[in-house]
This record gives sequence, C-alpha cells and structure tokens, in this order.
Amino acid sequence: MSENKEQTGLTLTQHIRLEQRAFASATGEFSGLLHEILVAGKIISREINTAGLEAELVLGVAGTTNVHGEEVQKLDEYSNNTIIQLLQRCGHLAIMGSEENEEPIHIPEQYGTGKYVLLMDPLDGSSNIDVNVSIGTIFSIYKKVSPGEKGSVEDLLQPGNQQVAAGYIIYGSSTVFVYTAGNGVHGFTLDPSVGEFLLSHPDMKIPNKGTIYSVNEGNFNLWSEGQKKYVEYLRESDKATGRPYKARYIGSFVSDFHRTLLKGGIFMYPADEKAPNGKLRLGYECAPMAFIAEQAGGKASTGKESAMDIKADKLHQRIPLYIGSTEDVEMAEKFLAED
Ligand code: P6P
Repeated sequence: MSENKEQTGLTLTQHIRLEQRAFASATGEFSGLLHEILVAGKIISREINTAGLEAELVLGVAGTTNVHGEEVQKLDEYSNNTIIQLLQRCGHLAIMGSEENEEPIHIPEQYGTGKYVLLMDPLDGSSNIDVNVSIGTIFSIYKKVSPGEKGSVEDLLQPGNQQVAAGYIIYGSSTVFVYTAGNGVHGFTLDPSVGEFLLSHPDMKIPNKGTIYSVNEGNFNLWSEGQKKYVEYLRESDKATGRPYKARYIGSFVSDFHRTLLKGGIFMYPADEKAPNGKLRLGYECAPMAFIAEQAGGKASTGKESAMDIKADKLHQRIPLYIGSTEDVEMAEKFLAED
C-alpha cells in the first residue's frame, strides 16, 4: 500500500485490512489475527495504566519464577494470559510460543487451528514495572510449515527472514503499536477516548547513521576486546563522525529499540563472559525487532551475521544483538571482526 501523509489518523484496523489486500491472499485470516493482537494491546494498556492505583493487585511479583529463573511480575502473567486467551480463540493460529511458557502453547480443539504461528514476549522489560519505566509487548508471526492441522515446535524455530509480520506495543506516556507486514513500518498511537489506535508514524525510517549508543556498560569488563574497543571508539571526540556519541540505556528493550528506531544509532546486547550468547531471545525479541529494523532501512546483526538468517535450535535460544542504523551496526561488526 503506498503511504501518503493524508492517511495520518487512519485506524490500525483499516491499515491492516489495506496491508492484507496489498500483499497477502485476502483471506481475512491475517487481518483477524492482527486485530486480536491490537485488542490484547488495548486491554494490557488499560491494566498497566491503572497499575499505580491498584498497586496491591497488579504491581509487585507474582511469587513465581519463569523458565529463565526471573521473578514473574503480576502484570507479566496478566499480559501472557490475556494474549493466550484472545489468540487461541481467534482460529487463525496453529501453535504459539511465549517467553513466559517453557513449552509451546497448543490450541484447544474447540477453537480450531489456522495457518499462522505466533511468538511473543507478552511484557518485555517487566522488571521496570514498579518504577514506571515504559515496557512493551513484542510479537512475531510466521506461516505454519509443519504438516497436518496442529502446529509443532518446528513452526516456532523458523529463521527471522520467514516472518510475515512483526511488531511491538510500547506502554509509555502513550501506548504506541508499531508493526510491519513486509511493506514498511507503521506506528499507531492509542486514543483512549475512542479506544482506537490511529496512524501517527506513517512509513517509519531509521536514519542511516546516528549519534546514540545504547548498551549496559556495567558489563564492560566481561566484554570481548573488539566490543570494548568499539565502545571506546564511540566515546572518542571527532566532530566529523559525530563522536562522542550520547549514551542512553533504559534497560527495557522495547523502549531502547523504539528510541533507536525514531532517532537512529545502535542498541547492543553483546555476548559476554557471563552470557556467551547474550541475553535477548531470538524468537520473540531479536527476530521481530530485526524485521522491523530492516523494513525501516536499518540493520540487525549478531555482530557476525544477520540476525534474520539465524535458525533457532530451541524455543528460548539467545543471540548477541546489534540493531539500529546500518552504518553503526556495520561499524560494530568491523570492530568485532578483530576478536
Ligand atoms: P540488563 C528486560 O529484563 C530485558 O529482558 C530487556 O528488556 C532489556 O533490554 C534487558 O533485559 C536489560 O538487561 O542485563 O541490562 O539489565
């Protein structure tokens, strides 16, 4: 669908329908699937935005830990359950994978299955909930590739370059839904007074080069020599290349990525001595954001190869991640090639 500025204010539902017509066999399944995700986003947004008022109900930890040994926050569970319940019933999915569930999530018989599969991080950055830092939902959609009606884990281990759509919902000063269906990246801001996501960021593009770097420098001593040299390079003064870069790190991937998408620069979660594959998960964090970054004219890499070409061996596989402006990611790869 060709973008024009007059479409600002277009609803997300209308945009999805136009996208589907422009690229997919117009079966309505794709629109129906994305519609359920936007409904989940509205419900989670409402819950998060009242969290402060009902602190004893929704803030704080749920007293359990997830597959990664991380404390599960009550809003984590709420978000995960909301998306699972809505998406299982939509009839367009054959199987789901979630950060909060060790095993794949199958679709109960009574709902029927469809030709898509979904991977999600229901509430990324949830350790920031109690300090009112923006957090987000990340999703990735593939076509089912396994034989038969029911999906299998194989459907959830496809390389990112097979995605048909990906997006995130950032719950911050406003709730913004950003997605791509392979035809550019588009952002929609929730107008709570009418309960609609309205087009606010048509055809988003990452600047080819930025002046911001985003990484947890607390891990500096655990990094490879190439990683250390790259960050030291960014800190040097050189007007011609816009250095020293500004350091910005929120510690909430969706927020750090959203800023990188809008302003350019680079976000990194490198491998280190503690985490030889980095921290972020390929299926529901790195691959969807890589799809968005590439569709916005940017790049996503493990530091050695495109993050979009990696085929996962297991559902919760981690990879090192360098994502953002193409020139910045390529500069990082040059330094890492020295390792
Ligand atoms: P660190 C949040 O817990 C998260 O999964 C991402 O949202 C974020 O980018 C990363 O971890 C932060 O990790 O080690 O810097 O605290």
